[in-house]
Amino acid sequence: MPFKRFSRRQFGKIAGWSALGTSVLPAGSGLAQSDADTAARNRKPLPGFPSDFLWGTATSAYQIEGSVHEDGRGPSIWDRFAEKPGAIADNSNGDIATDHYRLYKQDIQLMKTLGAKAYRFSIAWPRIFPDGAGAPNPEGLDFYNHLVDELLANGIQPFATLYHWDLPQTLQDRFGGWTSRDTSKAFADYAAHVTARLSDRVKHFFTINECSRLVHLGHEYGADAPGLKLSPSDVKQVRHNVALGHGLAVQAIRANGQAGIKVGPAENAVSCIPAVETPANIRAAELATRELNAGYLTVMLEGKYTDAYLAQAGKAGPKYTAEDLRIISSPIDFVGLNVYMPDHYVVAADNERGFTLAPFPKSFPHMKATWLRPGPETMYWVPRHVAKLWNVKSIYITENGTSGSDQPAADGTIYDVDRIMYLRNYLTQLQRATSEGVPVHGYFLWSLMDNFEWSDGYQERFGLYHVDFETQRRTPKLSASFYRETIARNAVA
Ligand code: GBH
Repeated sequence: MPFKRFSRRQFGKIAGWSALGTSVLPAGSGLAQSDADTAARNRKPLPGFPSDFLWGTATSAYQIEGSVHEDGRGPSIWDRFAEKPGAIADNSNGDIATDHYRLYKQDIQLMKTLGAKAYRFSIAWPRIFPDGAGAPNPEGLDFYNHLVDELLANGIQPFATLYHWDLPQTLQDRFGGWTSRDTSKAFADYAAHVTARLSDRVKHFFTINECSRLVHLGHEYGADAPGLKLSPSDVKQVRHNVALGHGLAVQAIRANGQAGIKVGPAENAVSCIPAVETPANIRAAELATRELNAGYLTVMLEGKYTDAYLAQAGKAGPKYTAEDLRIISSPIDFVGLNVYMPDHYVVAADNERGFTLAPFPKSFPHMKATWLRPGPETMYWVPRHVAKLWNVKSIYITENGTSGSDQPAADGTIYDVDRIMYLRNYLTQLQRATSEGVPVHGYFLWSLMDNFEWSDGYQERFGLYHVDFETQRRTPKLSASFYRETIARNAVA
């Protein structure tokens, strides 16, 4: 009974209620009672996931394919960026990566072993249009034709992402990449070309992976390709052009795809967790979610930038037309969410915004990657907020996972119990969401196998399968067993 140690006033402070100026704790607080309820609930076995829940794994082209000069592929901004001294922690690049371009059949067997029924991969734009636009390269598309056929032959549904950051270098050189809306238009042309050729077999398309990361890390901090450090107003324009590219692609996919195909973004929404679950804090976390995703999900789903976003941007705001906003908010069929960590713990506040973002204490834990703060409840709140705020009827968790040190033990096994701990807790929270009716229809674990982790090179391993980058040998980690068992039971193992 840890609560007994606090006076009611102290506890109110800790919970952030004093910031509200009211006490949410009812008279005769009943805390002992609710403790007992929790204990009783925990004794019952958790319900499983919905019977048609789709389990899968996720990867992206540049992180796994290698073969960057094969079959007419053009250079991408990541090939160029990786050449810069110091850009990649271990001075590596994606030239070989996990050699998936050649080993894809074997990799599909790894998915099959897990019992996974879906696979999220990305298509490399520079394979399809080596110059970004103009003449298509049929040999580049052939790789994805073979990949899709092999997936279907093995009972695995393909979910294709059109843009996972590997912009054709030519577009960077010619237009300044995403700083120009010419790139947004070229993206739509590429999306049209691909869907016309794959949508007889691929029924789900994601437009852009994590708009915010490509905007911020690529164009503001220079930590990702193309390595730019633009002014605040230019960053806002890039953000707008990326959102426009998403909307134009949605329209192009519908116009060129077969009837019944489904399309949506794969966003890493800024995640806002009520620090303590009170109605006021939950509301505050919803407000924060809407404001902090203003340039991404909010504009995609509402067709306008929030007043606060525009007011805060002032003269540095993006230039756009009403037509742009209509395009950006073209109807989508689902929202894909990459969920890794809590971005903010939120407390209700009597200020203009209606919320306070709690600073992270130095003692907050992290996984192997220092940015990856484990907060399993983010897996409950993000889909719940998205469903509630925008009445979204279908959600896929398009990524979730963690890196680990993954050292083999004396018997050769990688007992990655830290990854299992992380996954078990996040999936338990996902189960809470689905059992409450939050419409999450599938989950793609990041990642099938260790791969090129962008500016961290090969030093951060996210895979269920360990990859020896010298020999390309794949070995299941213990977490692969955990995931196989979870899929088999359709409940957290
Ligand atoms: C995803 O991004 C990517 O889609 C995927 O390609 C990647 O491999 C995977 O996650 C694992 O990272 O500037 O050092 O503070 C994950 C979300 C958000 C993670 C931004 C890195 C910033 C790191 N990313 N975050 S840092």
